[in-house]
Amino acid sequence: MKTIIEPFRIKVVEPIRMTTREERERYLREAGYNLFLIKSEHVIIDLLTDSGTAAMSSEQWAAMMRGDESYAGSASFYRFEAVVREIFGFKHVIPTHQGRAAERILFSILCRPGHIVPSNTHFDTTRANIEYVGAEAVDLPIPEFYKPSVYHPFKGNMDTEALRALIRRVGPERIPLVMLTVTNNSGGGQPVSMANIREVKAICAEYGIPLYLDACRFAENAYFIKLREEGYAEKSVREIAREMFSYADGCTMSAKKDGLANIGGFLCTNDDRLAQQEKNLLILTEGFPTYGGLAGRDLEAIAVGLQEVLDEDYLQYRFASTRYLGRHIAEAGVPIVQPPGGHAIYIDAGAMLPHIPPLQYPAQALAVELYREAGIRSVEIGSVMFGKRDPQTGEEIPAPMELVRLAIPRRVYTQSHIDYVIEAILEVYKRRETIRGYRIVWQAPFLRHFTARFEPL
Ligand code: P71
Repeated sequence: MKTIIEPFRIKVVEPIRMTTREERERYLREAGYNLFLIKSEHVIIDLLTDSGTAAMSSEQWAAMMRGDESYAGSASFYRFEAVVREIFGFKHVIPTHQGRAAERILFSILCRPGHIVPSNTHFDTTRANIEYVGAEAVDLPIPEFYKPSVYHPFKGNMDTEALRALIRRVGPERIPLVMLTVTNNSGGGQPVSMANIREVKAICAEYGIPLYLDACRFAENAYFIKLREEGYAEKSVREIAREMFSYADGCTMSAKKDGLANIGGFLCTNDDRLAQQEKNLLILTEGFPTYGGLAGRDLEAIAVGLQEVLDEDYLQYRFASTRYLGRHIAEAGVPIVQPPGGHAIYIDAGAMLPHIPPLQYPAQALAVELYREAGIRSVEIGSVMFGKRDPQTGEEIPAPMELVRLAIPRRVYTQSHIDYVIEAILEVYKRRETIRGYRIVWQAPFLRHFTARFEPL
């Protein structure tokens, strides 16, 4: 059979409330044109994020009933720890309430002002947590990464020459760790190849620098390796994941992505001394090391989710549904980051709306327009999220790309929902020349995209 179906039946449904264009216009005004500030009940199709939005399986719900809510030594923790150890292979597994808590603990122990943390590309929370402790987050993707229309099978790779040059220039003592985000979420959900992970590891080993994976979408990355990298077609995704982690000294993980859970995360390391320091800090802010800010039932949901996400029928359907959206809008002329990622399609708003300059936030304008047109919520990944300020002049420097991300929640929407999204995007595309930019009227000092307020120009 050539039709790839959703490999599940639906047992529980959640109603979607329809809204009119007039209502949406009002909600936009009230939210200062920031889609983070819109109530979810006013959204028809929510593609804001694939984080924490998965539909849990009957096995996950069943496991939650086994949740042991003991403060110390919970049986749920040991089940969770066993699964994480088996798939990820690290010695120490420290649960946290979500990914950024793992990041904060790791960076506040390893990083000081003057330090530099290179990555293929940092996502917003890793960058912000590194900068918050006074260190510098540096992105070293391969050059193809910044060219949305160019195809590359592993566009998430790190530029290893640039990594070597950076280490030589600043000295390894200023680099407490190197990170690889799998998949690379800031520009396309693009995978990192096994060859690249191996090469980055070799460079790190040469200079005695630990390598960490930001493992949020590890299963999707492993499946891309299976599909695209020579020598992996016959291996299971689980084996491929094991190999990916075998080159790393630790990882941060948001279980809200490839953990198929609605909350949770963890931090892993093989270093006993570091693990002790991490647990001390964990107790201070997250909780005792056998729950780390999570309920026992959350640990159960993650333990099952991490197994289900490695099911290759699931991954095949996941990629097919993302690709379906990408292919249909790209064929109609909408510029997208090529090739489609695993968890999302990214529209190149810079190319689609060339009449809007970067500092009038074309991707924000497009995201607002999709909401206005059809109640679809997406997220801006452009100068609102990643714009910087010149430390000398105070002038705003735009991000390298202006993207709108349509992130697909796991196991939530059917093909007709995606058809509706395609129709809406094509309607907006037809009238793209009429879309105007925005200016920011209020913003927070960091992670401004969550709360900023805008005004149409
Ligand atoms: C995503 C998110 C969550 C998010 C972020 C910003 C706006 C809207 C939603 C979170 C990630 C991530 C990577 C690669 C660490 C985190 C933090 N992504 N690394 O993509 O993608 O994890 O949310 O559990 O704290 O929508 P956390």
